[in-house]
Amino acid sequence: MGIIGKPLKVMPWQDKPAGYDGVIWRHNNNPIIDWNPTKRTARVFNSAVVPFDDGFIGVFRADHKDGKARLHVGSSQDGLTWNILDEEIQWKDEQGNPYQPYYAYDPRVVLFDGTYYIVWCSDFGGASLGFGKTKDFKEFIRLENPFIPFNRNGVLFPRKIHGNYVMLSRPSDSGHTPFGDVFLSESPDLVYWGKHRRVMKSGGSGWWQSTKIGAGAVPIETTDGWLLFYHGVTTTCNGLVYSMGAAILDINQPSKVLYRTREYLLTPEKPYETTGFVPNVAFPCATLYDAETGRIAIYYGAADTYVAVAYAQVDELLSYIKNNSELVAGDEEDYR
Ligand code: BMA
Repeated sequence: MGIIGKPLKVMPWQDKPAGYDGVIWRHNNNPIIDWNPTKRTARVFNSAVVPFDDGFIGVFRADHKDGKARLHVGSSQDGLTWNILDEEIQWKDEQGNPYQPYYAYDPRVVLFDGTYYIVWCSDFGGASLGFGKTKDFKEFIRLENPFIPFNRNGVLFPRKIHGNYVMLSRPSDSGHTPFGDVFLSESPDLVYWGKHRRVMKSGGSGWWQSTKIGAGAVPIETTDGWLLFYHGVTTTCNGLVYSMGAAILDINQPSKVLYRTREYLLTPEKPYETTGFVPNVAFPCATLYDAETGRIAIYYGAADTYVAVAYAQVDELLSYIKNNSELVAGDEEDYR
């Protein structure tokens, strides 16, 4: 069992602590990005990183000191110490005119044929998906919004499937949506989207993912299917709680869930997850992984305040998901 992909010799990694029995373990020096990381930014969290040159680069959700969310570039040599630029990303449309989103949050980044595509949550008469690309993380071209409002958690697959681009998303309302399932859409050209399918439903016998779910990181291609980290949300007297789970989707037909974790893999427990601007949030948005060793580093936002990292070993994780899976009623329906 393993990752289908490239080796990544240098990446953040720590061995599982002795005596720890989970399949995902936290970096021992979390959070890796603290309050007020730049002059203008109060909190950087829910962010996406990728390998770049001989280090790493990322698109970071940065809530400024005026309270509004924007996207910033950050770079790192080791994937743990990040230099976040103080200036937000400046977007241009395809004609070269300024095309700045009013707000922008929860980016995901994927490399596709030498171009990095960025999907985020943008204002489009309410929360919806924004979409853009860059080759060098200096010039950013904003493309047409892929979907009509309201939507969040757009995650593009890292390759075409049956000749089409494939995107996961979570149709929503424009507020703190009290519902939500993961859907999949296809496109021949990244402009026109269709063949919409429901992939995964919220719910199940447990409660951690009972209110809503949303795709987290770009799926990792493995010998067992697409490995997808996602967030599951439950509603408590004290508000929403965001935990992390994982699913394995069919490699040729990713609208079909093969397995998904019955229990969460990680839930807010540590002070940086339970305390902050929004308590009790663990929100995965990216991974780095090495196909040779099977090591995975998961980047997640903690308490809408920090960036944190957790680790997993792919073979152990895949067998855990397969052996501790519960499909939710409706997952397996061909729901068009
Ligand atoms: C969601 C998004 C995330 C955030 C979460 C918890 O609706 O806005 O950015 O982490 O709520 O506040």
